[in-house]
Amino acid sequence: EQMSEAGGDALEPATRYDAVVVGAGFAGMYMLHRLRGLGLTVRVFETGDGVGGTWYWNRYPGARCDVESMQYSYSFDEELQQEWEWSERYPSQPEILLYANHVADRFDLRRDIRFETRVTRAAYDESANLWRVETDRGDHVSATYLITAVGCLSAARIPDFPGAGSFRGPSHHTGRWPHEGVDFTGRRVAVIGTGSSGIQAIPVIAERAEHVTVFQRTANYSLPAWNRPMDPEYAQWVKANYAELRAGMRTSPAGVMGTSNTASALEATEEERLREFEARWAKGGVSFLGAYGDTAIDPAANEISAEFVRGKIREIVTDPRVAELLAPKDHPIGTKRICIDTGYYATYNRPNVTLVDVRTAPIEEITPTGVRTADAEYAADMIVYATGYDAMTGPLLGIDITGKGGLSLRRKWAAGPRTYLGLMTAGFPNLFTITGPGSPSVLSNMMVSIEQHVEWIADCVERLRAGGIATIDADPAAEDAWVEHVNEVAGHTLYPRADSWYLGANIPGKPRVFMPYVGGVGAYRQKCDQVAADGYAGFVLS
Ligand code: N01
Repeated sequence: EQMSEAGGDALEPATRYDAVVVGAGFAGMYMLHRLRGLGLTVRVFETGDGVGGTWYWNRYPGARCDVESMQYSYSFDEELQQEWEWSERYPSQPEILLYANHVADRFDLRRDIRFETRVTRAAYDESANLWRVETDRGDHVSATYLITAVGCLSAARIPDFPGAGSFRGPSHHTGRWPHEGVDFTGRRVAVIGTGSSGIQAIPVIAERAEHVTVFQRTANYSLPAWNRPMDPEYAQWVKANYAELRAGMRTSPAGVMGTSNTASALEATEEERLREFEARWAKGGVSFLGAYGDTAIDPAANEISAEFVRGKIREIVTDPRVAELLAPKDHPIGTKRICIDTGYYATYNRPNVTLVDVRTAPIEEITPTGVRTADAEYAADMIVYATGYDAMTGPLLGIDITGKGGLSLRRKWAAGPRTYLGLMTAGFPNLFTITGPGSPSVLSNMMVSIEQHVEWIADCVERLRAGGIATIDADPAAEDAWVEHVNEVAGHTLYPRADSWYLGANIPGKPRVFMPYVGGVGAYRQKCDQVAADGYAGFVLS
């Protein structure tokens, strides 16, 4: 097998691998490393011309992870976690991309990654027990194992507004940001969307642009990040205690450090609540949601947290009309992915920022010179689409995957994704889906969930090979039970009350199914480990 370099035009040197991995973000990189360690031949295909996945694509201004640096990193290599130094409390996109590249160098990963190559088809060949994989470069390779590491939020989506093609200026989706950057100086910028991406980008764009018009359909709850330079003493303390801290993260609900209160908000006095909320607000980040144990399940308890945040918005935003528009009232806090910001609400106090409510007056078309809603036309030289993703299933169904008997994944998942543990889907032997629908994934620190899946899959592959077992597939009955369990657990929470991408509600026509597993990464890991210890209960080995 030869080295494959980014941009090389040659066809695949080899055609047969033990495993094909789709994607070279944090999941694909670690999967490659683990499988190599087992002595497998592996080919990774990656659409981008570099590693890093979401952090390769999301180069919009203000892009930053809202899991803290010391926690958003690999734990599998002691030297790596001791040597790498993060410069801020929350890592910026450029720094995370640097880290991804460092890991690729450190473990010499690039030689097995074929860049600028998108997997278009994968078909299970039953007679040969091989996955036949095709790419947009005309490669045809086969592999015993096909492992998707495609990410949950990688299928960027721009709504099909009429006239979008007629716009005279540049337009950019946050998740497909130009590598050379974008100059906003002197520009009137229209930003559509106020999810995590919009909320991070808007304050930074507003500092540079002549004018920013923000088109908001749903007001979002956002908590302050209070980002700051890394405290070296803190970093040292974490490093000295990594073993214990990482172990705690792995068994926690969301894969992060920190203390979640189990007490009920309804049983606390108003004074106690205020103290708790203020302390968590001052701490910054997602810990606010952990103030009380019933926030995610009890509407009255949730409303108390939500109202506290609305109060903060009213305090920060000087124009009461704008503050009311920004204060979310149509969904419980935490049921859409919580946002973490730096100066977001205060940005609306700037004279060069206008908030447009497109809930009451929707966007009707993009014109050559701006955005027209039912009410008015807003002039713009540039459009930023912060309009999100076809989440979780989008990246998988973007590949034409067929399993046993020619069953297509698109057909199988037409009414929503069906998996066993989010790891496999029945009828697609030897196909593993890292952080697939039905696993905690997006409801957790992705690094923790990625490592857990990669390690579970690597162990499974090792045991199959050692035992001379040719295939593993999900048992349809176990899959049905898991899908039911995932739904049931979600049904006990307030999550289904929001029109979120967790439910596919942002994509017209997408089935409304709660896709991630809300049972917590600790409980989930235990379940996966138990299944493996029981000889892969719920899987069919043959
Ligand atoms: O996307 P989103 P995102 N007309 O889907 C609006 C992760 N992430 O890229 O809410 C008008 O959240 C849409 O409105 P509505 C994180 O998990 C993490 O911001 O559907 N508006 C919404 O306001 C996050 O949740 C980080 O009514 C339209 C926005 O566009 C996920 O990625 C940073 C519209 C889309 O928000 C996705 O976040 C960034 C239309 N037709 C992202 N269609 C960090 O770690 C859509 N919208 C920090």
